[in-house]
Formats: sequence, structure tokens, C-alpha cells
Amino acid sequence: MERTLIILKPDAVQRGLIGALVSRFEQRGLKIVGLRLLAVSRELAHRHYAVHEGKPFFAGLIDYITSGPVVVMAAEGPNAIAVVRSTVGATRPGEAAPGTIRADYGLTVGRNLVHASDGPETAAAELDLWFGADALADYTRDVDRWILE
Ligand code: DAT
Ligand code: MG
Repeated sequence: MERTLIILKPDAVQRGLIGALVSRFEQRGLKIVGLRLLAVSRELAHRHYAVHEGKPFFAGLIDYITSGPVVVMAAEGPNAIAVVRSTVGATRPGEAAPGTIRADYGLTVGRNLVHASDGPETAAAELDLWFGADALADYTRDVDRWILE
């Protein structure tokens, strides 16, 4: 089992896509173990995107992620990190595969709707950054025997 962080960015919230996008992950069978809506401070944005500091798009990225409230989710499942990345699609929506969130709802890299952790180390660090150590829910779902073999 893995856990990973998903952020529905301000454009997704403003466009009224919270329900539709949360549904994508639920329908895939992933279990939501954390969910909250919050305004993002520039300090939190800098920490989240620290790896991109110094790149030409960094300032615009910080402006974008702090431009309105976001929804942060923790999702759990087998290979959840890769499964979520494949559901989200390629960074540039114009290059994302049809059926992925970024292809189905997006056109430009600066409004690509969703963030998803890209590996085990970043998932652990991002879950800690956005949820803290012990805020995630441990629970079982009766339906899991129909989703997980
Ligand atoms: P991803 O979000 O697919 O993990 P990333 O980590 O490389 O992609 O970059 C983080 C975000 O930064 C990405 O969602 C959108 C923005 N971004 C990346 N490359 C960019 C570029 N060349 N121009 C503008 N924005 C970019
Ligand atoms: Mg990334």
C-alpha cells in the first residue's frame, strides 16, 4: 500500500471541478484518507515547490498556486503514487493522453488543474507538509474486497 498527495489547484476549484476530480480518484478505487480545502500562503507554496526555485516559471507557479483556495487530498492504494500520476496525465495538458484529467479538462501548463507527488520520497514529504504527521484517517471499506484482490 502507498499513500500520495493530490492537490486540486485554484483553477480546478474556481471551475467547479472539485467533485468531478475527486470522483476520478474514487472511481479508480483509491481510498481517500485525507481531504481539506485551504488558502495557500506564499511560504507554504515556496516550500512545496522548492525543487523548482530558480526556474523561469517559478514566480508564475507561486502566483498560480496561491491565487485561490486549493483542495488537498491524501489517497491510498496499491502503487498509489504511479496510479495517481497516470490518472492526472502529463505536465503539459496538450501532451497528456486523452482520458487523463489534464487532457480532459486542460490546455496549458500554467493551468494544469492538479498536482500529484512524483515518488515515494516526495509523497512522504508532501503528505507531511500539507497534513502533518498524524492527521490521516485509517479505516477499512467493505467494498475493498471488490476492488483489491
Ligand atoms: P508535474 O506537476 O507534472 O509534476 P513538474 O513537477 O515538472 O510537473 O512542475 C510543477 C509545475 O510547474 C507543473 O505542474 C506546471 C509548472 N511547470 C512545469 N514546467 C513548466 C514550464 N516549462 N513552463 C511553465 N510552467 C511549468
Ligand atoms: Mg512535480
